[in-house]
Amino acid sequence: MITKHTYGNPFNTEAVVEAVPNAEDAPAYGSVSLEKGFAFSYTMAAQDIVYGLGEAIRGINKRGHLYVSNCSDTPDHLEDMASMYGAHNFLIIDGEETFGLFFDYPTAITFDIGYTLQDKLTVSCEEADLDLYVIDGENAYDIVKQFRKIIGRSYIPPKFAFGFGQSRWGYTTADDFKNVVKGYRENHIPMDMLYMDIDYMESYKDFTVNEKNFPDFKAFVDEMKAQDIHLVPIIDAGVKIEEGYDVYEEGVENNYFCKREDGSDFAAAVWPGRTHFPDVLNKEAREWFGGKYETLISQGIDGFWNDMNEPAIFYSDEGLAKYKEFLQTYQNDKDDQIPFFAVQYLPKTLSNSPEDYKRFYHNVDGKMVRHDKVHNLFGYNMTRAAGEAFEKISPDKRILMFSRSSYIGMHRYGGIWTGDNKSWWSHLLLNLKMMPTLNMCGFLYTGADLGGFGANTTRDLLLRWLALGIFTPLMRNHSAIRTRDQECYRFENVEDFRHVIGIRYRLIPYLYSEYMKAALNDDMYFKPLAFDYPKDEMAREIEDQLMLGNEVMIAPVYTQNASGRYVYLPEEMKFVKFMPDGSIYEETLPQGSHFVKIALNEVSMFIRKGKCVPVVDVAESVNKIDMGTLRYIGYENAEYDLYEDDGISRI
Ligand code: MIG
Repeated sequence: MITKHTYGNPFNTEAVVEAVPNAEDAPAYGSVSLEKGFAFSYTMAAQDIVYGLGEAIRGINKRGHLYVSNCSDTPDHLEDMASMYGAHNFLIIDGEETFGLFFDYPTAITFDIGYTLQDKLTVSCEEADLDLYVIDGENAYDIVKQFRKIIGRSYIPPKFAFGFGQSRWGYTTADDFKNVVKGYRENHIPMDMLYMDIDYMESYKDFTVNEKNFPDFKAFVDEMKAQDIHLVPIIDAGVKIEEGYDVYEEGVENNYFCKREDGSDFAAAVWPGRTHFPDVLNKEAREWFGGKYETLISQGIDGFWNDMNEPAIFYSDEGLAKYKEFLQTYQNDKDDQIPFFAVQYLPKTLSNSPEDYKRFYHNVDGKMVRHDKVHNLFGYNMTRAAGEAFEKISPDKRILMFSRSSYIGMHRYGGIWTGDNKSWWSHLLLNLKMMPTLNMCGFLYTGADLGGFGANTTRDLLLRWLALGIFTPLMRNHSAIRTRDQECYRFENVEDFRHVIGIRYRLIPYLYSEYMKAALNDDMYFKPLAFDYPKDEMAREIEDQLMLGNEVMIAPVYTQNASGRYVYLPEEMKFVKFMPDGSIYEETLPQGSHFVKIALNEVSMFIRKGKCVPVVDVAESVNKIDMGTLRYIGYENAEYDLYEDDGISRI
């Protein structure tokens, strides 16, 4: 049962797509105060678990810290960081009382989950204009399913998007890209996608391709397709200010860009230099911007990633002017008056400044809405612009789409990747923990930068991370410019990478089938153990193992120099290891704790009691998977309902 409690005059985010009746009474749980903005408080019992918040740092159980939904370009995912790229305001309190909460509020909102006082949950925001949904259910899992129903069906990517993808910031010329494909194909490491980061563009202009580097882009796309490689270009939020650039000129002419209070187009510098932001909260502008993706689709492109859409800002005209003025004061300094800390600190305040978010406006149905009031909806609506346009541009075929910034509601139009992590073992574990919480909020097509984006990876970290990535719907190796080369063929004993990624392809019929079942039934692909074993006290606290679909449990190794790990089995299961010689090792383990050995070049998973999982032979691309080789592993006489379709038609 879901009830909706409306406070003040909420902005219609369109996160919820099903009608939910308005409640007459106050929420059945906790208390609401409207004394200073809005605050919801609840006293948690000692054993209560708090699930939710989607893309956020720390654990599956969110208790014990403070989180702020405030879409931010934050490349340092440290343990104390309050905000990430997405805003996913859905929580479940599971314990003495069990209920779900969705705070549909378009800008910064704070979740103090036992931070100020250990047993106190307080959710607060500046303005009392929001819809609060309260969900009653049998248990946490049931609450998720009810919530997922009202926010609409999750995005379904084409099947090729379940292949492995390589990415790196810095690939520039056609040869750079061809060499990566060569590296993979010559080493027989399977691959389906090659991501194009900002350097494919002409001066970082959206929807352009550098003609010097790609004299015949369409031919290049076709050449890649002939090798079963889908090129996936990045699109940034900011549109370069440049005379003669059609996207810029059309945007100015039709008032499709975000404006300052005085009606002039707001300018902010990002990669292309000074840019304007498309006003994706405006319906017409959204249609126009979405339509622009056709430029690339008409050249054979069938996938995109949307970046910098928090939106990230390096500096604004106003911010820069202030900074210059400050520097001027000390330009002619003779008596050592330079305030060192101010000089050091000030440049850092130039980027992603809250001041700048107050400097521009959206035109929402003729009403000017200041950006900071709806900040968390920008990435959502940029991706929605693309998603809605794809239905017209490509009515028959699905297009791959995922975004960096998001809000609940965006899950209907695309997936997300979890942003700029680092080549740290702790971020491998963070990747694991984020997956089920993202699923709770509707984001199913998701994954992290495998191997780590920032910092230098190591061979063992990459291998272990890939062994987790095999199970995440989005499986992409991505790294930052100027970090150590991270393509799989760059490391010694390349056969280990061939084997590990090969296992992904052996499992694709199963992973795709489970993904589709989750999407079509508003269900979860990854679950915390407690969702399947709610009565098991041990399972309730496990945060380094996940349930995948209805048959599998995963327990990846996430520490360096480990020959294996401890794992807890809530019931008897089959321990499965895909061995480097191509064989599959299966051992039945009883309920309880075990130390299992998993070498760097092995991939492991567990099959639940009485269940089986389909596997096929290795293929080098999704296209080449031979369903004739399909067989089942796990428990004998078990049955599996395999979902299959053509992998590309819209459903
Ligand atoms: O300011 O396009 O998260 O994946 O490689 C950095 C360059 C901009 C941030 C993205 C990252 C991408 C990078 N981008």
